[in-house]
Amino acid sequence: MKLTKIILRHLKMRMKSPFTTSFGSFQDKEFLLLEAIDDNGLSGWGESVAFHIPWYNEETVKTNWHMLEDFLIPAILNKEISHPDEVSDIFSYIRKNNMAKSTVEGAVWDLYAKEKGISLAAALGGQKEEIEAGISIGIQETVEDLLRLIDGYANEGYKRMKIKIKPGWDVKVLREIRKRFPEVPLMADANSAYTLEDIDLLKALDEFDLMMIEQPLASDDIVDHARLQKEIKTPVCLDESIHSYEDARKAIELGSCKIINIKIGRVGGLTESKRIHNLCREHGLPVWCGGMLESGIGRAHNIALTTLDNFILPGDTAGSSRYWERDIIEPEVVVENGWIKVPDKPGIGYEPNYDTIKEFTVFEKSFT
Ligand code: OSB
Ligand code: MG
Repeated sequence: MKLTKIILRHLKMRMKSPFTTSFGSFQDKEFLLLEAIDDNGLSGWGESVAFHIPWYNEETVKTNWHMLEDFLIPAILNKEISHPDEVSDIFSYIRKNNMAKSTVEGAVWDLYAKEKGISLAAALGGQKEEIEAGISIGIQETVEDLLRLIDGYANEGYKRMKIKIKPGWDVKVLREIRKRFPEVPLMADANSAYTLEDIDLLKALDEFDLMMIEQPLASDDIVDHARLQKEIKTPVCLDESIHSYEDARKAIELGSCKIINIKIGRVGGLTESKRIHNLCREHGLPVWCGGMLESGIGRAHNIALTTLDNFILPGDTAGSSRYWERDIIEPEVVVENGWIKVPDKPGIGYEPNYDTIKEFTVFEKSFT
């Protein structure tokens, strides 16, 4: 295949409610969508998960635009590609910028599956026909608000609740949740809000029977996490710290975590995601698919990835309506009794809606 034209769009979509983590809060989601058109006239789609502010990692919507416009798109346009695995080799001379790279790579994977007439899930080697949906709930104004949300999502069937924690919104909140919902599958994500100085508090979380604690310590750390994991019973799950297969290998060797959250954008694409998935399977670590408040395009990629067999734990991939009044794909992603049906149509298996995309596009540029 050859990409003969690429359309890059900058979208702005308002979420139903603000999302608040230990690093900040926002409601207007800005992101890039990439449409790659091949020499047969088929379109493949990728979504950049970089935010407009570099608070999750160093990438932003604008740095992704720069990388794509000035380096990644010129490197890939009109190149003969026989398999999507080649995309990371083509980009390997460029350091990091994984979310920008993943935007192109995702579109190439979608196109590859469409050219073969199979679903993206099948192209990746996934077997599941449906996947379990979990949900990530941001920090709320009051504990009562949080309990109400958990109750609602539990009634919708979500398979596990993840709450965001930070100093001052941790032990007392988890205690209230456990009082009201003693059995609900529960985990906590700190987005790096703690240090080893907080060891006593982190030990105290053991009493809440959490499935895991996600990224409690610094976003670039695997050494302190290994020390922490030795001191606490709750499994440590790494998110921000893992950017590659090599990071995962080192974290496993050090004992920094017992679980890994795989985000396609953070690790530079689906090929690298699959390599990390396979490595974790060899070492007996379960993985799950993280989320970055994606639109339907990124969500579709997450669903396809989650069909791989070592995605044992429910991920953060929820239904479109949890985030958006109107998503940009048809049909939208629907959660029924806590399950999402994996589409079997070619590629990502959802149709991008050009009218809706146009409505949310603030800027676009074509490359040939
Ligand atoms: O750490 O997993 C995270 C959202 C924004 C930034 C970081 C994270 C998250 C989530 C939301 O937890 C997951 C989702 O619903 O997409
Ligand atoms: Mg996280």
